Amino acid sequence: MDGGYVLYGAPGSGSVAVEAALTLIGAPWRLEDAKSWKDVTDSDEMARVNPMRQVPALILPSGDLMTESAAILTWLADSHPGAGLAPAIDSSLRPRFLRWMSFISAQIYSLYWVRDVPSRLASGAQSEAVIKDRTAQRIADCYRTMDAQVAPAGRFLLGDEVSVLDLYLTVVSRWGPRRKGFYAAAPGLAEVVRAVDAEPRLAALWAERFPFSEGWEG
Ligand SMILES: N[C@@H](CCC(=O)N[C@@H](CS)C(=O)NCC(=O)O)C(=O)O
Repeated sequence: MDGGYVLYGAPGSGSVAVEAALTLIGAPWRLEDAKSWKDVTDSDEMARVNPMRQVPALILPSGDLMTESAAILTWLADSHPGAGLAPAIDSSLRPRFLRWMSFISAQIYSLYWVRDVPSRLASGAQSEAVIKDRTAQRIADCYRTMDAQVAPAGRFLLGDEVSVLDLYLTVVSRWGPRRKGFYAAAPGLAEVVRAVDAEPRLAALWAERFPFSEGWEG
């Protein structure tokens, strides 16, 4: 340990939201990178770090392990209040912040465990295609709900300063059915994620870890 954070991650995965938070915080951290989230599933090293064989996994300077992206992001924001990445515990925005952090994690992100590898819950091409289709519909429903319930309080979801909630939504909304699906389901939130895409302090991170390559919006 060099006194900083050690983040286990993979390009384009949920770890990129944590990487974005660490970049904005400016605390020392280093990345233990997998080639892709698919490699994580079969990695014995990953299993030793996180028995769930998933990224992100964050080793704190204390040596403690944190998994679960929403918890990691919330903890990082709370531990570095100077970065202004989450409303304070006594802020009137805190309930909204916690609600949607958990919503993204529990209602949306968790669906990718089956969506990414449908054979985990079904066998046969036809059943797997049904899973792909129905999880896409469910994800769109979740975004529609969020769109109907959240009016951005400024440039970003909670005001004019970017928060870890914005970072989280920005990364997760790039997964299948990808950004075009997200914009269609949640038009009122489109400008928020576009503002995070365009955040100058994150330009190098996006380019390296989740590039806006040709056709990236889907
Ligand atoms: N509940 C976890 C889910 C993490 C997760 O599903 N990560 C994906 C990458 S985006 C992964 O590691 N997948 C490999 C697998 O589940 O086998 C969190 O919120 O951090």
